[in-house]
Amino acid sequence: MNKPLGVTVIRHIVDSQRLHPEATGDLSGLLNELVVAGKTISAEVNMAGLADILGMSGKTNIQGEKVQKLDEFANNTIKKRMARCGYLCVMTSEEEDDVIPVADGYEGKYTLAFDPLDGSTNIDVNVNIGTIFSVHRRRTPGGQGSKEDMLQRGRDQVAAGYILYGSSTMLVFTTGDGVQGFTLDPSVGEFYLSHPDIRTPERSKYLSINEGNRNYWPENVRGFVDLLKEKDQEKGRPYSCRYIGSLVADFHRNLISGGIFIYPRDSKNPKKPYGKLRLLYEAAPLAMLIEQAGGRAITDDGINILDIEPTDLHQRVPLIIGSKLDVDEAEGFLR
Ligand code: P6P
Repeated sequence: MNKPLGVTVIRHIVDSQRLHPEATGDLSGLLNELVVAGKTISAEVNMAGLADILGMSGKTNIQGEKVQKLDEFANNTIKKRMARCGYLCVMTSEEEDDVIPVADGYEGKYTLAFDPLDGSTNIDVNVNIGTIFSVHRRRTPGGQGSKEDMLQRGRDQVAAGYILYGSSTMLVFTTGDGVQGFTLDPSVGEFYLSHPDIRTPERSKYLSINEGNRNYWPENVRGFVDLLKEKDQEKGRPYSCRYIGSLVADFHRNLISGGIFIYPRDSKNPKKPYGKLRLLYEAAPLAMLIEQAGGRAITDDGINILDIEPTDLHQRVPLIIGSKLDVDEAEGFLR
């Protein structure tokens, strides 16, 4: 559906709901609550650099309130708002070891996995950071949800998205009918449709990988990365390297411009045999988004991210994600 630019998120959500007469409006309500949480986090992120100047030094601000670290603030903001939204039965967060219950009496039919502020190591150097979220339908019949409700394949997500806090704050999400991008107008506190029906170029322009880990990658991964660096006029190679060290920012640039992001398993840390990135609230939601935008997401042994059956809330997976033709080539090379 060709939408005029400037449509607000809530207008888009309500219009999309009209396309699904069977919809109860619960998913729309859930997404709207997430949007409110995102606006709250955005305001705090944008103030972070001024914390000291505005007298919010140390642990308390000038009002005597406890100044939370931004990722702690983001986590608490989402937890508190979503626990009483009435649409969720259980949550899991990158910041919490176990599942997070919702408020008694507010149990709903969805689950939420989220990374409240991915890339938080970049906060102090003013580099883009982001919130990533993933929504499934519950599996258990009612009441408080459980880990069983959280451990579901990415293929079964009903919604996925992220909020990118950067030069402007953007919300990018999908409910299975394509990928929509919205930009926040902070003067009115509204997200406006700015990137309707995002399609990612089928061939990359950028290669995103942390070359500092090269000596720890599997041999076949080194071979594939070397292939991407060889001159190939037809494929536009070698690609430019772009790696911010903030997954959401690297993903977003590649989604819009075309790129391949690779975080493979590495032998650097035996406790993290499958690399660094998490399945439930990083790889799986981004994999749904990229597939909805015409791209692909696999592990470094060619398994589709969306088909992985999770066994742990915080399990890590190697991730190769981006433009379809390059990920197809990676799949053939690495299998
Ligand atoms: P490395 C940020 O800490 C993060 O989790 C992702 O946002 C980012 O893609 C990755 O780690 C960067 O990891 O090992 O390259 O610094």
